[in-house]
Order: sequence, then C-alpha cells, then structure tokens
Amino acid sequence: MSRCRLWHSRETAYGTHATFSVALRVRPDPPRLNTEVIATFGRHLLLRENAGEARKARPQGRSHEIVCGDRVRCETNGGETVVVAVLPRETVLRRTSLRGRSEAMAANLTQLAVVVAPQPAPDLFVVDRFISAAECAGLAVLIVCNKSELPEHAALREQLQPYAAIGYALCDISAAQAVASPATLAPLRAALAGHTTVFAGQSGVGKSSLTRQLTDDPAEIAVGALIKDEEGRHTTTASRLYAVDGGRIIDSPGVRDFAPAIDDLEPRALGFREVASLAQGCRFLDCRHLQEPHCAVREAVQSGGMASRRYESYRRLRRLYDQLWEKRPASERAARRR
Ligand SMILES: Nc1nc2c(ncn2[C@@H]2O[C@H](COP(=O)(O)OP(=O)(O)OP(=O)(O)O)[C@@H](O)[C@H]2O)c(=O)[nH]1
Ligand SMILES: [Mg+2]
Ligand SMILES: [Zn+2]
Repeated sequence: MSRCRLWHSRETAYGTHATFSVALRVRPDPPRLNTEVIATFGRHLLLRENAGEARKARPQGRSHEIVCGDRVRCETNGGETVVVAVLPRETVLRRTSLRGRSEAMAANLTQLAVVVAPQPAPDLFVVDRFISAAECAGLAVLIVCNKSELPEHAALREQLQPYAAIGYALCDISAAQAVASPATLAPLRAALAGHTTVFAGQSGVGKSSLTRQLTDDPAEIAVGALIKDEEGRHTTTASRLYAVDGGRIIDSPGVRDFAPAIDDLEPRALGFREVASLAQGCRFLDCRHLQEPHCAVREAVQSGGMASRRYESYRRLRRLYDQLWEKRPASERAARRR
C-alpha cells in the first residue's frame, strides 16, 4: 500500500518521463498463492494448492469469514502462511445461526447430497430444509439412502417416494457393503462425478463412512476432526474437503436440526420446488399458500397433487422464516421489502 502511494506522488511531482528505476527500488512481492481451504478449525485453516500437500494457515485479522471450499489468496511470511483475501464465491451454502444470523457452511459447491438412513430414524423436516437451502443456493440436490443393506431400508424408500415424484435423484448405497464390494459404489460415484458435493444430514447416518470408501485422497481424516461423543461414537466436528474419483466431496458434521439462512430463501416458495411451480396458479401474486383464497398450492394438497407432509414442512419453514425476520432490526426488514 505504502509503495503505491509513493509511486503516485513521484508521478505527480516529476511527470511520466521521470526515471523511477533509480529513485524507487521496488520491494519484491512476497510469494502469493491461489489456494483452496480444505478444512477450518476455528482460526486454524488447512489449505491445499491444486492436488498438493495440505498446509496449515491462519487468517489475517478477524474480518474474513472463511469456510471449507473457499478459494483464498495467501502470503507466506517467515514460513507462516497467512490468508489475506477470500476470492469471490461462486456459490455458498448458509444456515441460520443460533443468534438468528446467516452464516456460511461451505463455499463453491455445485451439489448438496443429503444423507439419510433407516438408523438413526430420519427427520424428513431436516431433509426438506437442507433441500430448500440447496435450491436457493443454486445447487443440484441428491438424496443418498445409506445403510441400504438393513431390512428397514424398504420402508424408508417408501417414505422418500414423494421426493422422486418431484424429480429429485435418489441413490441407494451401503458404506458397510462397500468395504467388501467397492464396485457397489458405482451409482454414487456417477452421481458425484463432475461435482463439488457437500454431504449433509443427521449425525450417524454414515457421511464419514461413505467418504472413507469414496476418497482416493491420500490425506487421512484430519486429527481433531473426529471426536468421541458422550455415547462413545465418533462424530465429525469440522467439515473437510476430499478428492474423489472425478469430483470432490465435503464431509460435514451431523446436525440435529438445520435452518436455511433466511436472507437466501426465495420468499414465495422457500425453496420448495413443487410450491414454486404450483404457485403460478395462485390468484394472488404474493400468496403465502397458508390461508389465502384460491391458492393453487392448498388445492393441490387437497387433491393429492402435493404431498401433505411436504406441505406441512413448508408451513413450518414459513412460520420459522416469519419469526426470524421479526427478530431482525427494523432497518433490515425495511430493506428486504424494497
Ligand atoms: N449397518 C450400517 N452401518 C453403517 C453404514 N454406514 C455407516 N454405518 C455406521 O453408522 C455409524 C455412524 O457412521 P458415521 O460415518 O460416523 O456417520 P456420520 O454421518 O459421519 O456421523 P456424524 O459425523 O456424527 O455426523 C457408524 O457406527 C458406522 O459404522 C452402513 O452402510 N450400514
Ligand atoms: Mg461424520
Ligand atoms: Zn398460494
């Protein structure tokens, strides 16, 4: 910065023909690298350039919000790597924090795979909210049904039928079976090819087990990324990006609940794709599909054209969305209406 100012002042004083080569000895730039964040542990970052070795880094100052998948510019100073800028994100998956603010979970994704299993019992409202966040972030959606070797898989598949009916891809898989038969991963590998996919879902559904089977990344699961929970199970505590055959995945920590960032939700349909399509038939352009007369969404629910459980999920998210906006400062609410 100071170098720039010096240059300008000389330029003004002497005009453009002055011989700067003698007066100004330009200090060589410290090495700059274009790099990707593969994990964050608080202010400890793990970076990788291309397919190279992982290296530790820290952010400069406190202003950057850095998440897994971010592309960053960094400098090395005295052997330490410092992230000085986060490059513009192509996409970002965000949730609502406990304080009601929008916070990034992962960046530069192209797909969200919500992982479910017969055990632990799936919470389809959480599934819907992940899908809604993905839709509003412009990500492709994949539903991965893990532990498919369990007898309860068939019943789960039945429950998931409404998702297939509205065009979501479902993939049956078993991380347990893949240990002995790696070829059984082929359909999942095909669905991940060409994508940067985040594995999201409840704790214990098998996101990390699948990651372990899929990855051809030489890096081991980072020490510190896994801890034992109160029942002695290993659970993921930090997202981490891995290379897989033809694509990349981010294994993320399991959740009990999830709320999409309200700033990102499309206000008419909240990321429910069948609501978005049905809403074109509602009488009122700003129909919220709750009590309004001549609502094509409610009519579809009554006639079986929309799954009633999905509609209940939409209503719950609509309530949460309104409550969260109510808690925002008046200035933010007004800016949103404009
Ligand atoms: N039967 C069966 N068990 C599985 C399968 N995949 C994973 N598991 C088991 O499910 C448990 C949880 O697996 P994880 O891979 O740690 O689950 P996770 O989704 O990463 O959990 P969090 O990190 O807490 O979010 C472990 O005991 C696994 O051995 C499967 O295909 N079949
Ligand atoms: Mg895990
Ligand atoms: Zn409506």
